Amino acid sequence: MSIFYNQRIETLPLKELRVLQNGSLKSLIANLDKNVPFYANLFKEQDIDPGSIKSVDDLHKLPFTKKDDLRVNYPFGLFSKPQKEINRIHCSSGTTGKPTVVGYTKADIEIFTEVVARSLVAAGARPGMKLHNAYGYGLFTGGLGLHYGAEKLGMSVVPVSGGMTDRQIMLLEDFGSEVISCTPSYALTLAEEINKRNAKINLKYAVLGAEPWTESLRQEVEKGLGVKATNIYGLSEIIGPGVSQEDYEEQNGSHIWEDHFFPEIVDKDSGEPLPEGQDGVLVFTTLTKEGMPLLRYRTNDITHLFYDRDSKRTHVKMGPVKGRSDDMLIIRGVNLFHTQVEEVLKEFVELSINYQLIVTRENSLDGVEVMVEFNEEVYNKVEFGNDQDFIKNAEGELKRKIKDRVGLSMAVRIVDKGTVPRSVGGKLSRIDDQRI
Ligand code: DLL
Repeated sequence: MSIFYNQRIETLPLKELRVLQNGSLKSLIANLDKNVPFYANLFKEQDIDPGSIKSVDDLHKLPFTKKDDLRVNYPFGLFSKPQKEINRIHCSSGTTGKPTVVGYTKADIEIFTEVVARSLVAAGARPGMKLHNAYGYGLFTGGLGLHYGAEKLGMSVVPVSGGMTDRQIMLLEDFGSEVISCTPSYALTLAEEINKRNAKINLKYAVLGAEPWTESLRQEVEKGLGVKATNIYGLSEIIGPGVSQEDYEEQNGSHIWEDHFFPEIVDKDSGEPLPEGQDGVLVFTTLTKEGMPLLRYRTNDITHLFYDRDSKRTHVKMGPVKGRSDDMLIIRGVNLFHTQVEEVLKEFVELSINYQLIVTRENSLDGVEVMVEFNEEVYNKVEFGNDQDFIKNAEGELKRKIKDRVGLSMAVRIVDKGTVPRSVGGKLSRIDDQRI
């Protein structure tokens, strides 16, 4: 088995990749103009001649599509194909109101399957290995997305879905799966429980995504599960998981499968394109999608793009997602993503990566408290509650480091083991915003 799933495309010289992208873009624009009234009207209103868009370098002339446009056109208003050609429907995990609906044609499902298969190979998976797929099955794209990609690759899929941790561990022990896919926070829950029980598992690779995570969490999961952990990124609006994936030997950013998803980074306020390496909002144009193609879709995810000339693959890489611009906290005028605190935790061997930020408002002043736990060894050595000095010292140290790194004073509370909420299968919210 090669180290690629689709070697020709994954290593295509950039010049050739651009030619491919430009061809796809022209068909996309013509399709949107002809088949999606929302876009046809937009072009008319903004006096855009669809024929004038000839290459990805012209994209910046076009307006963005926003999540709100999907809500306004709920449920099927942005589909570019008649219902009978829509093969599958998924929804994004909206927290309030109506979900965001996406539709796939047969060809879209094939693309979805292919990019997940490419991603799995980059993550270290090979045909014949078993995939313990603990992403949720259902409207969420994680479960089915990984499932079909893994089947296509020739893996044996164990479709456990999320939750029921006891059963997950039993299956990991009994089946000896080599690869696991789940959210990073759930990987941590599993690692904790596996170590508690001293369960013998056979995992080698973990494909983690669907929520922001950092190097600190990577270290914990790699140690706890005995795996190489890589990042898989995606969103339902664009296709689902497999928009980008990290290579297990490189572990320094995720290749965006650029033949299908054209990325840009723009300034979060002005919308102006930003140069390579600079953090901003990630924007995608779906070059090849049929069911619900999107033009310059603002993901709200904050990251940067870079070309890694030392990589085995040519496609652009994205850094880790720091957070979503709509989830960014502004505390006393300072912008804060929870991942910034997570990064600091790495420097404290005695602390675990189980933490939550509690945001409060008193007398119109916002405050953040970091609730965090020690790691297992410390709880085994120190009787919690009896060693106040030790706890106070550790809290003080963390408080200082956070102030130093993040530029904000936060209260720090180290709590007894098991106090901080854990992922029970899916995405975990690290922020408890008590102001709302
Ligand atoms: O979370 C798709 C997915 C499933 C990705 C399984 C990876 C693995 P949605 O529910 O539509 O789709 O949520 C998309 O989740 O805009 C990001 O904010 C966040 N997200 C997804 N992957 C990552 C990641 C799936 N690797 C939203 N790192 C996106 C950080 C991620 N955030």
